[in-house]
Amino acid sequence: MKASLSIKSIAWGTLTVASVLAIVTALPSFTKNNAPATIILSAIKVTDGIKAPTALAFPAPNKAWVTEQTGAIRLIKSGKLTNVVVLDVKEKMIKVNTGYEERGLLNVTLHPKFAVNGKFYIFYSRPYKNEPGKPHFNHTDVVAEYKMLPNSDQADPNSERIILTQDKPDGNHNGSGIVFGDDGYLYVTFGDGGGQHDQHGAIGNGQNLNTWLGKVLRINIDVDSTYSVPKDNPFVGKADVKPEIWAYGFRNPYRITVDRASKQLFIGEVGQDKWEEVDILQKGANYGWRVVEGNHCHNPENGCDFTGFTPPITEYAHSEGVSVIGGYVYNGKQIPSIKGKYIFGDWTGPVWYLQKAGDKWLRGNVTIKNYPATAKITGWGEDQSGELYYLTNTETGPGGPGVTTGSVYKIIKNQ
Ligand SMILES: [Ca+2]
Repeated sequence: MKASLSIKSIAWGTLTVASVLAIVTALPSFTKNNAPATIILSAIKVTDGIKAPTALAFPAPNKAWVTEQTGAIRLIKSGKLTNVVVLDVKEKMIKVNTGYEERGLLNVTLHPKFAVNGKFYIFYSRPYKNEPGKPHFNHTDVVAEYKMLPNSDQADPNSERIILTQDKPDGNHNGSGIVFGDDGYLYVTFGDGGGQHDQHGAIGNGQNLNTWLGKVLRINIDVDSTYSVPKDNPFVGKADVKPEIWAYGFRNPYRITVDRASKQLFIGEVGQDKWEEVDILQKGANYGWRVVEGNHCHNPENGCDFTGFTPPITEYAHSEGVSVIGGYVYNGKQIPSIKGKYIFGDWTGPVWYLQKAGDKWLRGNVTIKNYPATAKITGWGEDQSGELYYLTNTETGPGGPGVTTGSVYKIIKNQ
């Protein structure tokens, strides 16, 4: 999966990481004068045999779940892929394309009290039934709760509780970030509706506070049905504004994660044709899309007004990648050199870190030895002790029946 990607005109097959880097070194970089040193790390393959991996969760110290875009959650136990299917929602989903595809089973996250209540949450795409005379939608995105069967590695397939749904005009830009903040609330990200350039309505969905599209929502799911809106959400009580909204002005905020130390939420926000960005989530903030892309005017192309927009903590141009895949601030023990740094990557393979320096975040390169040069990064994971993992797919989509081109890697010290 390409995570956003949408409608980018570059022919990826012809562009290797080496050639991207060659282009980059020939261009001035906005961090050139104070770019921190490259960090060299290694990776070990935990498993291959995964079909278009999209997300990881760690339900126990020796267990990992990996979501396949085609609908299954697979169990990895003591570092080995098992035959156990924790849950399969394929029958509820749209039929995913074998090639390029942004829909499907896109994320999983555990309830903060998962060890006690066995509850977890998934984000998937289901069919939308179009009817004559009504607005046409491509599909409906679903955030749903499931519960584990007692003393089992499998979920109860009949335990689904739908938390919320969002009809999608286009197949791309689904967001799909789901994470619990330190406040116990669930944060959900939705893309701008899809297509390109957020051509939805007079001001685009990103700037329209009367839709969830192009937003980060904050909701309380610890209620008997669906969810409730926390009273301290920034737009509660305002007219013509969805009260679930916590922040707005996003194009495709594909991944959102929490720094276990600072409790801040980091977002990888996928750009249009020019700029990828990482944001730190702030209450009520406007991140600027579609008026701006990164720190640059988008619509209008020139002379836009930046007033009121919260800038990204970093941006990079499409000479370096095409779709940011948001990662994690490292809070593990095994790699002291990246402690407190935000580790993230691009779908095309490069990995970077962000390091706080005063009120700025500086971006440095991460070289991962034994990284498979042909692999696309599709997601990141953080285990219970804070160690980091990344997901790869050597193809641009799920592939046909029986095809598994996805893997899980663990990041370790340089060896
Ligand atoms: Ca922005």
